Amino acid sequence: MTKPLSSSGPSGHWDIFCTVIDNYGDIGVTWRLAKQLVHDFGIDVRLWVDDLKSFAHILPGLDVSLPRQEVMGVRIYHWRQPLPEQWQAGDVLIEAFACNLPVSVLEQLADIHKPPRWLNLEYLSAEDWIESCHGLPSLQSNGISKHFYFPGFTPNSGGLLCEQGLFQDRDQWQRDPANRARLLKDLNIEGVSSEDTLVSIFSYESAALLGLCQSWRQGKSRVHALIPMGRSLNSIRSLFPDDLSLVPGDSLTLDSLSIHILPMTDQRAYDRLLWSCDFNIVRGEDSFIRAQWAAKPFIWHIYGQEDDAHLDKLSAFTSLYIDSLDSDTGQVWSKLNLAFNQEDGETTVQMWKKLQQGHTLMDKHAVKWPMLALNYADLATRLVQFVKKG
Ligand code: TRH
Repeated sequence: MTKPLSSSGPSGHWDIFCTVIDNYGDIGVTWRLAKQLVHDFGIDVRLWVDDLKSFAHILPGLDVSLPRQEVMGVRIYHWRQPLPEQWQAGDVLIEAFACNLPVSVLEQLADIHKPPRWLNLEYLSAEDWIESCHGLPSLQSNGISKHFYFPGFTPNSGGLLCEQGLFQDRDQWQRDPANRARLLKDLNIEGVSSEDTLVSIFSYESAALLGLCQSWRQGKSRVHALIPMGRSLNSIRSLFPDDLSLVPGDSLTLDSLSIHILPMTDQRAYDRLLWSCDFNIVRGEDSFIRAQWAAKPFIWHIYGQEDDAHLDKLSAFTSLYIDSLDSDTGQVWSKLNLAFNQEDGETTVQMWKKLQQGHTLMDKHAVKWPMLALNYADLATRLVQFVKKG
């Protein structure tokens, strides 16, 4: 899968620059976009990333020692100073999440007769204001205009990342229960019956998660919590015996709750986990979208911002999501999300129980939602059109 690269390819390519601020979302989004541009549009993509070790968590085949390599058709460069190879202008230059492009690239840009289309890929938000900023140009000090590209849920925004054929792959997977059974077997998870509830958990730390686990433990039916290694475990450490080291493959049963610790996998395998669970707890930006594409109910643990700005973002999304849902169910689901984000364990548990009572409506809505959210065209399709329009 991984091929070392020795020289640069033809021009006409797209560059994507990404700095990993923390966790996996910055690289998760750019890696997904790069793969789709290659596979669905046949574009030659060069992805420049400053932190290959973080990248390797979601791409286990990556060789972190290589300055350049090719994986799944994407040329991956380790972005260090000096760059592993001199940057050459292509058709499009994307800086992800306002990362600072290398000075050498900025200087080169100023000297190019026909510079590439320069875009800043922004963070996703369901807030109204993004529509008025999407696509706006901004003249930079090197004399070149950069355009702001805002992903979003509406026709006038930049859209949402979604590969062609994804929903068909998901439907095919979900139609055949043998797929879920095989996934569980591969993860060494045994004893799951059809009445049990499977919940995947990929959140940040939250006291509400401990509350939920304690409630599941005391519940009447069995809940299996499937937890990829990471920050969620910090919140429920107290449930485990001190001498348990918490490594992938560890399982623990506490009354009605079974906890299974999973390795992190590549993005495709993570999708399959989301498709196989009854409910998913996700976070950040990319897993948040993947949970929606899984057509299953979910809790979004949003990335925290100063002055609680993230709560406005959460509320903009929850309002949109429940707009076409039965109003009582929608209110319960919104309160569940808010309580989880505010670390309010008691309300989280109350709302979880209420939601279970009306879960058929919630389940149906989760199936209907992806087509509503996509609004006919995914982000990469809209991005290619945006670039063509010039
Ligand atoms: O990891 P995140 O919290 O990332 C981010 C960053 O913190 C970023 O700075 C912040 O701005 C942004 O959130 C909002 O959450 P996210 O976005 O869900 O990214 C996780 C990625 O990891 C996503 O691409 C899915 C992937 N993943 C796998 O590929 N395999 C796995 O096993 C798991 C659990 C996740």
